[in-house]
Amino acid sequence: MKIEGFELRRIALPIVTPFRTSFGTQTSRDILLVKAITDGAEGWGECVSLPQPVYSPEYTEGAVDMLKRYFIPGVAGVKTATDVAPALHKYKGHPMAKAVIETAILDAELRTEGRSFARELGSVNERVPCGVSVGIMDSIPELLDAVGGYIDEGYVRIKLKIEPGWDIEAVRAVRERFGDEVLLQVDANTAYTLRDARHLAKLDDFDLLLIEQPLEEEDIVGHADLAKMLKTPICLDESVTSAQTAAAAIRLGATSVINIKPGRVGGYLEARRIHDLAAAAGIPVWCGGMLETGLGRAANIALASLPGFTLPGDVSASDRFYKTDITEPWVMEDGHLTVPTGPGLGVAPIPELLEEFTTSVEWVTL
Ligand code: OSB
Ligand code: MG
Repeated sequence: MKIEGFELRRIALPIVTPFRTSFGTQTSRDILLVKAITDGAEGWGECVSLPQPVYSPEYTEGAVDMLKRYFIPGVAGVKTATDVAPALHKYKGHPMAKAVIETAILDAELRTEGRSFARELGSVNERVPCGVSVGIMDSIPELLDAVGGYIDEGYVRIKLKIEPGWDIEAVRAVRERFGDEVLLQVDANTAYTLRDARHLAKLDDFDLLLIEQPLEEEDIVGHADLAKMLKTPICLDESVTSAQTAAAAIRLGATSVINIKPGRVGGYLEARRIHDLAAAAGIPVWCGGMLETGLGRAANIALASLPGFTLPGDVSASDRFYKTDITEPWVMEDGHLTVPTGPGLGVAPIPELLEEFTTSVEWVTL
């Protein structure tokens, strides 16, 4: 396959309700899409970076700069997606920017060969169960309304975003209202320190599936210490930036479940490596989300259908975040989404909708 160039496209999509986490509130999504132009098919990637470096060090303008300055020139001569990560390895960091270019090239390659992401990654399931991530709210009644709505829609697992001041009572209220049967977990996005260990141990009363990333990204040892003080399993998100950090966190006892987000680890091929090593270590994994459009969601659904993804992911329907998606909308049936089987991602942006939401387009030829 010969890569001829890339289109860098920015789109802006409104979000149906503001999504608040311990690091800030998202009210709309400004997304970078990358299209790879090759002598075979065209391929798409969605960059999951946020506009500001508040979830991880990456931010969207930085990703655009890395792509134009280093990563697009860096893939000149690359003929297959598996050669992208080795070609870019000398450049430190920026996994989300690396992931988007690898995904676009992989999609082009798979579309050319008529193979799907699911088949390429090693899918074993035709559908995946849907979990939903529920933001921090202004009041408990508001939270209970939101959770009740998602349960009525069929979501099979609820994740509550937490931070100091919005944790034990929010979890208690959800358990009291919806019962012990609901699969429930929490996500702190690094909002606590080890000094909060005794406070966090109060979550042990509520039979949570896991607590996601309570401490700082770099505090692997702190998570290992905290794990000894809690019954609730710890699941790392931000800290797992590669297969190497995943292996270290497992070895140190810092994580007994892993949230795999392809963008955070440099792409779907590295995500599969983490899946494989976690499976070998008996560590369950689930697929995280970054408010993806239907494009990024398609690839996540494929990944979530691998055998080690034994917990429901933050894999929700399009209407969780977007009234209008840029692809055919992902619609949940019986709490599940169907794994796409068409060539590549199996979906593509709908041209009129893509145009409607586009804020800028730039071409970079190789
Ligand atoms: O920590 O999982 C996270 C969204 C943006 C940034 C970080 C996180 C999230 C979510 C997932 O909670 C939202 C989703 O896409 O379903
Ligand atoms: Mg998280």
